[in-house]
Amino acid sequence: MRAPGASVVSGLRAIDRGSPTLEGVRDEWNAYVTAMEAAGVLVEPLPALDEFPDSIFVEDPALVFPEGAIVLRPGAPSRLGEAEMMAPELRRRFDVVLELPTGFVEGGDVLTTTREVLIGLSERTNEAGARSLQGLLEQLGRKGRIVTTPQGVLHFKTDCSLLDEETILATERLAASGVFEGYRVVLTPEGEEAAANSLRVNDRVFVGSGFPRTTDQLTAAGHRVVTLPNEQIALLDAGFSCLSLRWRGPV
Ligand code: CIR
Repeated sequence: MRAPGASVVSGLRAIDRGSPTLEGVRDEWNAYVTAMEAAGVLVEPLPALDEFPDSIFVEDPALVFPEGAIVLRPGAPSRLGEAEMMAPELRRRFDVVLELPTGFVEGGDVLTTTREVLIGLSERTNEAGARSLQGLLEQLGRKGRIVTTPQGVLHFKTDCSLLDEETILATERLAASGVFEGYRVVLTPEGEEAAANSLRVNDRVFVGSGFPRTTDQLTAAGHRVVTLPNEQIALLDAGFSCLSLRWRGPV
């Protein structure tokens, strides 16, 4: 994770619904750290990078797998430099660190399942980047499948998340594209589409506290739901997956 600096309030957003407050972002970020730790995760917070307002969203400049990491090239010009700042951190933690040579890919467009890695083309991830990423994934023994993100949706994972090895929580607009054929799909309730970027961590699922129907639905299906505040960070078009890079280390 990366701590929020004062500049976080000027992070990118597609529609300006007002800026979050620094205190509000910090509170939500701290609640997330606490929830991660309660789920048994060892959290390593990196220092704030004030020159990059969106750098708390560490998921976008890199991908991590138990077998190695990949430094990406974010498609938002103001975020490209975040990759360079992330690279040494990854080299410190992984024996294998690959770098995307060309094109653009943001981690928010990449959904990893046990059988494949879905790479969603979007305003931030282009064909050239997605193709180079497929090559790098192959080096790690994984298969990348290029798919599309619905028009007007920031990232592929804005609209979906993995609930377990076979089950994906998705918005109707994304599921309707047929991209999840062969998976079990749970649709977000109407009006709670933003809950699609939930996050499964070990035995629980983090869901925004503003999504009671999604919480009820997932609880009824047997998931252990942890609700977390997300209103301030949502003003920057972000949900839960974007705030951390997660991997399973040696046990
Ligand atoms: C951006 O527009 O890049 C940030 N304000 C939000 C990034 C959210 N990232 C993600 O969901 N993976």
